[in-house]
Amino acid sequence: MKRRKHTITSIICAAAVMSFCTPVGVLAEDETHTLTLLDFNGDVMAQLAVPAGEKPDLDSVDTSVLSEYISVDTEKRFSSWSEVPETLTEDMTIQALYRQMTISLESAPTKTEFYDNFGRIRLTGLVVTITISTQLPEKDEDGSFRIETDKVDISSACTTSPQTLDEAFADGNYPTVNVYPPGSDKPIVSYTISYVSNLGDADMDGLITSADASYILGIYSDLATGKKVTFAAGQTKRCNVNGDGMIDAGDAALVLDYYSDAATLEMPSWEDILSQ
Ligand SMILES: [Ca+2]
Ligand SMILES: [Ca+2]
Repeated sequence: MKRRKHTITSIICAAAVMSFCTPVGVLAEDETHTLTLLDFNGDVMAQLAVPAGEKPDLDSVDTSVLSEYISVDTEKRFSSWSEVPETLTEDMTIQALYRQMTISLESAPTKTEFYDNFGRIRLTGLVVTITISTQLPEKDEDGSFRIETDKVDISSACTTSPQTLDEAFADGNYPTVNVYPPGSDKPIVSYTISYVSNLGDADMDGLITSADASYILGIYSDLATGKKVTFAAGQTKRCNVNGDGMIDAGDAALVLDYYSDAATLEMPSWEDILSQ
């Protein structure tokens, strides 16, 4: 009996010692919770042990590994986490949300003929867009993350190789021009351009002068009165300066503009005159 009493006393003492050595408050401070991180597909990509009451260090997670090319023109990157908890009071799971960017060629350059062999390559007619689809933390009624879509015209930010008409026509009259979206080394479109010389030299004497304007007006008059007009090879193109399919006073006026520019400018530009 005496021995049993001793045993109970020992248990009570041991319990008292344990209680003294490991107070409840210390237990809570040592407690950690697990933050499970899911990738775009919902698979576990990492787990963080977060001390209770502390903010998880999400900056330590390398989200660049999530970047992937769906196709040559479509890239998926990390956008945000579905939730960024301030502190953890229990185990938690959050998911990486993506931003998908697709570059699209809506329209290739329509201007393929150039009348200068210097200056920049004008990308008239080019339309390149980037469609950005971003997953949002909010979910729709089906339980999927909502997706916000935006489309941006990036045509004016596209660059070319070669960069200028000088470079393009240095090796011949029908060079290929590659067009690159910003930040890309893969052309979105490649096309051939050509240089048409002698635009406006209607009388084909090798010079562009007021005589060409008169010549064009003469043709216009003849055509208007039903006279038969014959042209040498390539002559109609020289006369129809604005390319609208007719030879008329408008073309003569453009020739005079060029002739006027030639008197004052070192390098008169048909492209500048035609784009005004
Ligand atoms: Ca001429
Ligand atoms: Ca015309």
